[in-house]
Amino acid sequence: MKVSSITACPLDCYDACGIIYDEGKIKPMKEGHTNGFLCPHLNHYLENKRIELPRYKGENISMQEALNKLKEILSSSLKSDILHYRGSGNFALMQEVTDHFFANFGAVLTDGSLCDGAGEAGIINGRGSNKNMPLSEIAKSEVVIFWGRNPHVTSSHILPLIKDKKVIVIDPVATKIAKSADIFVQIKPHTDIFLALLLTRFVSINDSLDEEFIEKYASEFEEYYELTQGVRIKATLENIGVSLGQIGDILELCINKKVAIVCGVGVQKYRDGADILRAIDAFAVSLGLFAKEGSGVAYLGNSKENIESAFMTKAKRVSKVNTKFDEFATVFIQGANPLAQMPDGSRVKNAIQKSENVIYFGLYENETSEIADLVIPAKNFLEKNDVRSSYSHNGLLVMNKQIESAIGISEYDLAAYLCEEFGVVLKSESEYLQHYKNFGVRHIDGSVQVEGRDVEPYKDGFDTDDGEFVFLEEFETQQNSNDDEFYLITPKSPSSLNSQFKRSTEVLLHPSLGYDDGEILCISSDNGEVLLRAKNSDALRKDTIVIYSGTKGVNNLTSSKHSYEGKNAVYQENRVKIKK
Ligand SMILES: Nc1nc2c(c(=O)[nH]1)N[C@H]1C(S)=C(S)[C@@H](COP(=O)(O)OP(=O)(O)OC[C@H]3O[C@@H](n4cnc5c(=O)[nH]c(N)nc54)[C@H](O)[C@@H]3O)O[C@H]1N2
Ligand SMILES: Nc1nc2c(c(=O)[nH]1)N[C@H]1C(S)=C(S)[C@@H](COP(=O)(O)OP(=O)(O)OC[C@H]3O[C@@H](n4cnc5c(=O)[nH]c(N)nc54)[C@H](O)[C@@H]3O)O[C@H]1N2
Ligand code: SF4
Ligand SMILES: [Mo]
Repeated sequence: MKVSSITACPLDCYDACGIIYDEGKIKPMKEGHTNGFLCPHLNHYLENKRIELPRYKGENISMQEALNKLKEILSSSLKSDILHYRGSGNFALMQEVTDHFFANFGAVLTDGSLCDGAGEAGIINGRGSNKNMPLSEIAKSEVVIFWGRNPHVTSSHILPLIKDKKVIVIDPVATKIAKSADIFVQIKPHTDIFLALLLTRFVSINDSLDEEFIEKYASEFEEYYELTQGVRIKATLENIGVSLGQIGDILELCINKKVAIVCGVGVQKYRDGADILRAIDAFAVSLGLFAKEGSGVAYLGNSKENIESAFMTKAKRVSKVNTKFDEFATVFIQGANPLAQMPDGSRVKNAIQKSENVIYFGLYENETSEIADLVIPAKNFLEKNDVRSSYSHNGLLVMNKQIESAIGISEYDLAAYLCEEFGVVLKSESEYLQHYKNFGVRHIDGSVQVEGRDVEPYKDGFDTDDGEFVFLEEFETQQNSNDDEFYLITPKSPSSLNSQFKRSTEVLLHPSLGYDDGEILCISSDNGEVLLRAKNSDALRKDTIVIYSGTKGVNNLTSSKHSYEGKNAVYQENRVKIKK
């Protein structure tokens, strides 16, 4: 294998697969976590139609003209009236080079998260940091609990590792993994906090607490136990769709076993998302999972853990959840499709259209490129150099350029042009690449891993001031709903990566509701409505509908409120109605 033909998938995905580019084909690495297979996104990557030419107000122009135009636009606005909005279309580390330009130039950047921020905040509240249980540790477990994670769709490289393990699934949807699981709890959406509290209470009732671990690292457990006692058992279980028998079965499988709780973003797309992850963590604490090999809690880790940014990106920031685009004269959008992916889509559209200059820097046409004044095509991952890390394993992957192409411009070259024109200091591309490569160390198995990351985080205590887990002291979760309202679940689609690739056009609902496949339905919420084709699915609960992330118009239904903690979007907070 030629080193020069090695690269990695650039997408925002747990797995961060290694790739060989060979004779014009994208092939999986056989070694390591990639395990000789890729997912449909990369198997069909080269079939996607790209934006090939820059354009201004609908007219095609050359790249030089586009750069001149960009310079003219940036010179014509007050610096503080310029917003740089960057998404996660490409997850590699050099993508941040544009932040370096815009921050040093004096423009405004974003903070907050459309993704995992609420859960992360809860994890940090409890443990003092967000260190992830890596794939290599999950491989050593005996029992895996998929809690609001859909591995066949979003993280398929975990599947070969769990073949011989007991599997428990907690999800409102009977996903593929749920169908083959040893225990499947088809929980009512947004009630996981109750299940986590009750499981913890029953660990104690059962005399199965890991007393030694709790004494050392979780000495406030007694107070927390009182909180769990506030949950009425019978009424709560009935309400959330779980039986006492299932609680018993879960504990029976988990006690004295190596258990990996693998959480996804599904559980935390709500205002109280932080508390939900923290309550799940507390269940893990009660069983002493953090102290044992092959045991613990995996979530979306921080892909940049132990990797220092090469760029200076200190800037004024505004939230990327409810961004007031209309307060900016110029909005530069990179690697994102905010018109489709941000919550409260109609608000986003109205606000962004009031901005004088919208610039879109990306690979594909979408809702955002459609309304942009200036469109600048980017180079894809095969056409530029980069380095990436992952949020589910500790690998550091070098992404060598594979193809010379006349299309587009790389993020580095675009930033270099702007830095030159506006007098911002920028180092050479190879210096930045080397900066990132230096965080890797080669392991005995040949893989390169981020140096200094814990393989068994929290084994010797937490990262809080006193090394102890900080339990939730109170919680509040809204549960009022009308009978004619449904829960809206917006998980990831098998055929798209958020709004990239093949996007769904359907609403999935339970057959008992009596709609025909293909019938056009109007789904509405307090925020807006969308028309979608019906598709019946008996994988759903009767009180829940599914519209995949990336479906056009799904975010007309969602609210741009923030989670109470973590500045995150809350895509599943609103209930919806169905009309013919
Ligand atoms: N194919 C594909 N892969 C992707 C992506 C994609 O768009 N497509 N996106 C990537 C990105 S950006 C991310 S962040 C990750 C996310 O990947 P995951 O963490 O797997 O996230 P989701 O698919 O949003 O939700 C996971 C599961 O949570 C369930 N769920 C929803 N609400 C609840 C709830 O209230 N309680 C419980 N217990 N479960 C619930 C859903 O039914 C779903 O099965 O995937 C990445 N991988
Ligand atoms: N309803 C609902 N909405 C959601 C979610 C949900 O679960 N439900 N999930 C949320 C989550 S978890 C996330 S992470 C966000 C993701 O939302 P976004 O960050 O907006 O991501 P994408 O929709 O994948 O759009 C990425 C764009 O990046 C561009 N791109 C790809 N590669 C490159 C590159 O190398 N360079 C440049 N310059 N551009 C590139 C492509 O043109 C593509 O259109 O969506 C959020 N929105
Ligand atoms: S599984 Fe994830 S990292 Fe692997 S090829 Fe697919 S999108 Fe890329
Ligand atoms: Mo995400």
